[in-house]
Amino acid sequence: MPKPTELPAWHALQQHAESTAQQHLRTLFATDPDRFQRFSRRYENLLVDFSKQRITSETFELLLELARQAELPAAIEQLFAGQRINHTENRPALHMALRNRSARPILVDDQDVMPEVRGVLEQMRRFADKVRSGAWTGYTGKPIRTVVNIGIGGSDLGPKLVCQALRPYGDPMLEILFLSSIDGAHARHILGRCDPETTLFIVASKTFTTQETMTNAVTAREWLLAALGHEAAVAKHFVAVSTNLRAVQAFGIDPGNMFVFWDWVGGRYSLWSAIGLSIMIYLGYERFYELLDGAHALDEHFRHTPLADNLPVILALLGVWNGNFLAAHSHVILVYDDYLLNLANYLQQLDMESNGKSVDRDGGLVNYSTGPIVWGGLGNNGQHAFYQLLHQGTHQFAADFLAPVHTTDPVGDHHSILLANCLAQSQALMTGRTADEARAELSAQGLKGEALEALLPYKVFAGNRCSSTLLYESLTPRTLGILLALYEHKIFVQGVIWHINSFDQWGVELGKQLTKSILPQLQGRATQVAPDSSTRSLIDYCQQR
Ligand code: G6Q
Repeated sequence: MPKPTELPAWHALQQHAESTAQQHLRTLFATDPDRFQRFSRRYENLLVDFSKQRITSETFELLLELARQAELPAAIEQLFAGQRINHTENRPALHMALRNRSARPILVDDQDVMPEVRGVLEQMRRFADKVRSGAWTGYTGKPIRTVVNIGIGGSDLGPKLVCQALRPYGDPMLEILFLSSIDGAHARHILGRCDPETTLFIVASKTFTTQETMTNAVTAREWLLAALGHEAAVAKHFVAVSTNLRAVQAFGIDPGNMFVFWDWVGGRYSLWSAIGLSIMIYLGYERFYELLDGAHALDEHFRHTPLADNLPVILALLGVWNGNFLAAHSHVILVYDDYLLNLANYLQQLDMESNGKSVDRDGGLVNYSTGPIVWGGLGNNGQHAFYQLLHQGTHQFAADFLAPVHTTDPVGDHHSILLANCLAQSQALMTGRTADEARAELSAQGLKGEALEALLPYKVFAGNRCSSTLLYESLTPRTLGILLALYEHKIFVQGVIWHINSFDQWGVELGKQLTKSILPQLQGRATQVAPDSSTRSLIDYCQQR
């Protein structure tokens, strides 16, 4: 595969970006009454409006051509066919198998993985049912009231996002908590909210070797044993989700209380697997299946829809256009939906760990930008905090606005005010405010002369800031499944265009290794010292105090 910068479409896009650099979105809207129809798509209950992106029909065609020249359709087939596209770890990336709701077999090394996938789903269903019905009791015979998922990164962010997002569907008798950070404050805070007799811990770790998770799990076990006094209590209060049976047994968890998944499931793509056990316990299996159904439907859309109407492809190509041709290296996720409080965090990992790469699939350094910096949060709160930079700062960025048309919590006019804010912000970013408009507004307020002219530059908004708006009817399990799969596949498409491996994460290793060498130094039991004066002095400073 040629490097993207060597593709004719890449050069054409560069020239096109130069020749259209002066175009303003206002003009594009003014000169094309059909712009919204041209640049929006619907999928089930989802409307994706990308007409506020800085594109023309020519841009769109060139981007589609780039995807064809990058052999995207073949790459999609390789993904779904279970080829070992994660070449640095010699694995397929087959999270789609976890939500394959069709009868289609999915092969890894000529073996259909679907019977095992369905088997674990069934094991999860039986267990979740028992916990939810009260048939599964703690060591002293009381039903479970609190479930603590102990995991970090991919074994934390997905379940946390989904449990929060689908809270209206959750069992009100159950509280689901997430213990991730190694900071003792987190363990103390979470355990402080739990009653040992009615708490179930899910130790969720693909490797079952992650320092933070194992340390938290040991702390939780000690806490439990101190309260319940007998080793046999562990079997009633701890279950494990992992690929590592031996380590689970060594920890003391009954293999019968272990839920497996497979090395072809990447951590950040794992919420659909047994890593989603906390989700299933909270929502019930029916809702969990609806989540899978939504993601599966989007998988089918991605696999079978022509590029020009293929939502993950469209979002991915817009990201490439923004990042590689318009110098917008930051992608902000603005949710007008409190239930999606954790979406930006979740997508930050999904995107930045997948595409934050600078070595291509051939082992060479890239000479173009890859994954953007992803950040964001609750849009309405952000308006009163960081939006200033979005409207008048010096950085280029692209924004995704997300909002539900209907609310599950009707309170007075709140929802229409919320929606009005969402739509106003993307409009303001797009149109901006010219000097003439600002002058007219200031003079209407009674300002004139020097005072008006002095204030004028501060009142101007350049506009032309690009965004997409994703409106969904309401945040159901199915819709959430669709949305999450949409972003997953978008990230995959971008990895194909950038010719990188989106499924490894070697960049997280070095810090882990250095932690192992610094810890004994901090604890005063090391013979070696850090080679650099900064780290050495910081260790000394901590030790002295
Ligand atoms: C995800 C990453 C990473 C991983 C955590 C937890 O893709 O690999 O976030 O999920 O480091 O790993 P374990 O599940 O093995 O504890």
